[in-house]
Amino acid sequence: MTDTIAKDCTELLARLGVDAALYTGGTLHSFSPVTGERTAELPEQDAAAVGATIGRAAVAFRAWRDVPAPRRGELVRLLGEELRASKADLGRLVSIEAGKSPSEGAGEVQEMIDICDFAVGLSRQLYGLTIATERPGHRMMETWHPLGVVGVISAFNFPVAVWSWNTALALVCGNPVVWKPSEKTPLTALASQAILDRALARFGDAPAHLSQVIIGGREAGEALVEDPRVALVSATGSTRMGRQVGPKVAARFGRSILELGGNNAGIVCPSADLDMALRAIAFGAMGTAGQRCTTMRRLFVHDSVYDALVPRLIKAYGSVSVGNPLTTQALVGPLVDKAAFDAMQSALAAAKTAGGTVHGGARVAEAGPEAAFYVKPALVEMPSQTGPVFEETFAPILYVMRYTDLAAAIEDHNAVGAGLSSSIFTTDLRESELFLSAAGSDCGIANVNIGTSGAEIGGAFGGEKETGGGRESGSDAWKGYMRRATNTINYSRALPLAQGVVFDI
Ligand code: UN1
Repeated sequence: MTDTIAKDCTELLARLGVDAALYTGGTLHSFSPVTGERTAELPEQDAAAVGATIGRAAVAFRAWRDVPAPRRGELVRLLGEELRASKADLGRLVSIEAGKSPSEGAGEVQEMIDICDFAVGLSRQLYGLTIATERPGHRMMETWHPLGVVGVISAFNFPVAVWSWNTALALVCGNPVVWKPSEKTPLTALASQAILDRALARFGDAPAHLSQVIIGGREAGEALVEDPRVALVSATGSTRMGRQVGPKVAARFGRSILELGGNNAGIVCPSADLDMALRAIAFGAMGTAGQRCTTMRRLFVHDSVYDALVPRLIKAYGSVSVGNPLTTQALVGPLVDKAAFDAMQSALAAAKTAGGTVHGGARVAEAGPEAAFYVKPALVEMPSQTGPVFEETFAPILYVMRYTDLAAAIEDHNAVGAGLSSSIFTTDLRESELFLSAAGSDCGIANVNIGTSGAEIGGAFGGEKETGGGRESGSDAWKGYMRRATNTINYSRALPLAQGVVFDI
């Protein structure tokens, strides 16, 4: 087993076009959660090197901002083509580094392709408004201009899709990107950069250093966050990380897009299609081993359907396949590391202390070697929303609670710090509309009869409160990557002042 993954990795990286010098003989050691074995030793960049990287990006910005947006879109079109060509290899590398099932590894690359397609169309639709003015012979409009260097900080669980959401938009919007991937998933970052490099070579005349990767730890991340030449920091990770990054960027009046924790819930109403709810909850709560920011972590089930649904769910938890994503078709892969396993076990212990009944949650030792952490997903029946239910534990734990009154359930639903994603399962129009209304879910994503995870790229992605308030991906999220100018043009021979002010000299 031991040599297999490292060898597999080296072959994939070679095929994907990554220079071996970038992942050999360095100080950052990367591991695969699939077996726990070391996959590479990457040379790291210190703060000074990060500064130089940002300097090169700032030079690239001056050239790229002048390239017409539809031509910038052509680069992203080529990126989409290269991603299609590399889908199988990059998807497998995602499985190696993040432990995702083959289908979810491939799905992550598909999400990259989708955002490229979206961004290509967008490159001809960076629309500004024309606005009625109060002055005769005047015209008012707004224009959208490139913003500057975009810094991307991404997490291990979507190691490449999150970069692509940011990069596809940043590039069409006229901005270069400097990317600091998670220390847990540096190889998929190098591979994505190599794929973009091929698109750049085909594109021909793009400025050098439009997209660069920083390999390093905390010091490198801080250098990126604190550098005033970085106009926008788009950071995905824990709320703890966001609490540090947000104020630092704000202190220098930079812009940030924060995609932080989620504590996402579903509500199952009396009229719900329970077969459908069961499948949606199973994917939302157990998929990606509970390591999505959109993972369903809490479930409120109406008293009248609790006994029809929850025992079936518990059965599904007991029978779900857990195993090596490279050698089996298991639906649930490993946790990312021992720290994730320990956090899961202590949350389960706290849930028991708070009166919870735990189903599942034990280690599946036979699924991998000692250094890999496979677990049975856990469903915990809780007497009420208390203790660890308020926290996001990045592992497959679903806390299930009974409710009788929908308005009270929505109150509980909204009573946590995070505000990313949410679902209601109902066939009653009044219930679904209440959930989607101003008095309903307080999350950035609110769904009906689908789970909390697996959002498409066409919508704006992000959430409120401790989730950070940022929006990425579709809809008009592109506006976060550009600066707006309001322009008033006087084509008359007079100079009327706004608000009727007179100033005759
Ligand atoms: C994340 O977990 O950081 O909606 C992103 C989803 C995916 C993206 C998740 N499209 O689950």
